[in-house]
Amino acid sequence: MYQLLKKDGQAKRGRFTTVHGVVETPVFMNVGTVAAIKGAVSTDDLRGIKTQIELSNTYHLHVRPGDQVIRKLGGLHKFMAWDRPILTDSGGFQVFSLAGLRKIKEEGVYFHSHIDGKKIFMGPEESMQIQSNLASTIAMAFDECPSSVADREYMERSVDRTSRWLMRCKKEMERLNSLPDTINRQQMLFGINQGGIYEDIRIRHAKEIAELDLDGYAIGGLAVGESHEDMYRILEATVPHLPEDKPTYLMGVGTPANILEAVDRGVDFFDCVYPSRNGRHGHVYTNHGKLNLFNARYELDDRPIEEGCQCPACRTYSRAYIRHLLKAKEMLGMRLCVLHNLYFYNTMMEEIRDAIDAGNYQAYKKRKLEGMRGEKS
Ligand code: PRF
Ligand code: ZN
Repeated sequence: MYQLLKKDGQAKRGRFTTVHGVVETPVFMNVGTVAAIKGAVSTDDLRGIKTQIELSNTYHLHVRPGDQVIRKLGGLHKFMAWDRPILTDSGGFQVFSLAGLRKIKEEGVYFHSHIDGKKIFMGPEESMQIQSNLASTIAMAFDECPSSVADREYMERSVDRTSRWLMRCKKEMERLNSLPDTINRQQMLFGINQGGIYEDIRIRHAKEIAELDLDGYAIGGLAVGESHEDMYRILEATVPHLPEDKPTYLMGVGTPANILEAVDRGVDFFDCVYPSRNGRHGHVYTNHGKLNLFNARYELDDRPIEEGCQCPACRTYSRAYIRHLLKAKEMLGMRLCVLHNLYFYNTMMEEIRDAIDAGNYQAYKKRKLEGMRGEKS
């Protein structure tokens, strides 16, 4: 259940209540594709860095260890020892980005496993069944994420198929939630808007899926190669046609600047691999821009990554020490960078919520963006 607490311009401040607890929005979901945050980050760590909700992937967990295994072990929450909300992505996008050979048909997608090459079929029903076995808090609809250069004609046909798939997802989820031995019988379903960079297709599709009274609405098919200007233009055109009293989720986005701009256009939920991926490469976020800790300028730098940061890295360790760990290929080095980056994102979301609450989101956004463009310290 989503409660719209406040609006500041188009920016929404919400509270999303689930069977696994409350999510204050805008929120950044910390990505654990295979039920693990990459960088040796434990669920105990997540609790210490302000993580509200974790994201995992249907496709990856279906391939390994198998959703039946996770079901037998009591579902994903029990399996990974995380009792707060979990959102699972449907597999659609991962199939399109990972599986080499694939065939898209009305019934679903035929493809090969990226682990052992085994033939797999996934359609809306299969995706819902897998997500029901995982027993996540929120299941994503099975969609097609078309290429950013798809032409209008392809996009029209793809979006129509994604709509038909969404209705099949809804029906299958209702059936699964009514079965007595389903682990989470209150699993929620978010629909996904597609349509590439064609505003009219986006709007038509948004209106169509808004009719279905789902638990939330995602905007997919962005951050797939189009310009930031196109992304912001599509958000401005589309978000007003999605229900305001439901959460809006911009999938796979993005940089801190992308998030600040998308919040300004009414987005509630985000997820992205940037903070963990950049952290694993020694790239860390600060309010004065991104630092590359491999750089020689940090060899004798005894300051924390960010002065005043309360994350597990900055409370204890210096840039010089973390740089040494990274260069020595010690796991602790990348772990500390990932923890700092996730803490940075989660803290920014907290600041965003406070700014909307206080009615000064514009001033906050301007200050934050200017700071991050500043000189590297
Ligand atoms: N669909 C799904 N997952 C996604 C996307 C999508 O379009 C994207 C696009 N940025 C990221 N993750 N199901
Ligand atoms: Zn820090």
